Amino acid sequence: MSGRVFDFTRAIVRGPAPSVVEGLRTGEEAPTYQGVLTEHRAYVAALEAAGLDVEMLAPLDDYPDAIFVEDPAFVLPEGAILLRPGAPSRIGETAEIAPALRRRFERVLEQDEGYADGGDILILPGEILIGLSARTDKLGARRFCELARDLGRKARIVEVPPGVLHLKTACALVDEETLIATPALAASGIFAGLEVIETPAGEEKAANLLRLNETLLVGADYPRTAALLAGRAPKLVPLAIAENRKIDAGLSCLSLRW
Ligand code: CIR
Repeated sequence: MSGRVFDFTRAIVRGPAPSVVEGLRTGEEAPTYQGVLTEHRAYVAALEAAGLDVEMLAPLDDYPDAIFVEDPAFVLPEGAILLRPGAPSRIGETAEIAPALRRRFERVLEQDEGYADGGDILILPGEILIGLSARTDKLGARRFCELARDLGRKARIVEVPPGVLHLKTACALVDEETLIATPALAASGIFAGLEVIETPAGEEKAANLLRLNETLLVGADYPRTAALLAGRAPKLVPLAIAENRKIDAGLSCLSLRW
């Protein structure tokens, strides 16, 4: 491996279908199609401005959550892993994204047992963490660790605090030595050796931010988090995510990056 783990040249995204308004959610209010579409366009523009070459896959009306391409697959420069998402309505997304990954990667491994969502997988400089959640079970996490090892990487299983959708709902890498995490996840002690910045009270969902090359994308409605992160990356870019948040999404889930 060379370079920093957040140095990327390519990304895959998927345009939202009108069915996105039926995406899985734990809250009351559904997003509007137009709202999600507007945020998605700005997101793609931000990836491009950060230096990534972005491939846009066609919307899938049969899969309301298919814009969250991070969940059915995992990518590294060395290869890709097709995952088995833990929500029954999302399991078919893997077959839909597989052709794009087979075109892009020589090595495409397949998770053949258990369940694992890409939202539970965090790449750190020295290792990969996979969180156990309502979507990722022990069997899936163990199998993922074996597949990551086949790609030459060390992966470790960690617990995700109760009530949190995915590991990366509650944390993200800010730079080579620093993470941001909710106080609950920070207190769990899984990030030994790294500096952990805690999200301010009321801005816990800001933890799902995204570092890309010199750019740190932060949800636009988290001003106190943005203030805490000032100076942590050459460019701090606020991005609207409020409509996607209504279906429990943040900034990492909308792309696969390598
Ligand atoms: C779901 O519940 O699966 C979607 N509505 C949101 C997925 C967000 N993905 C992610 O955080 N990696």
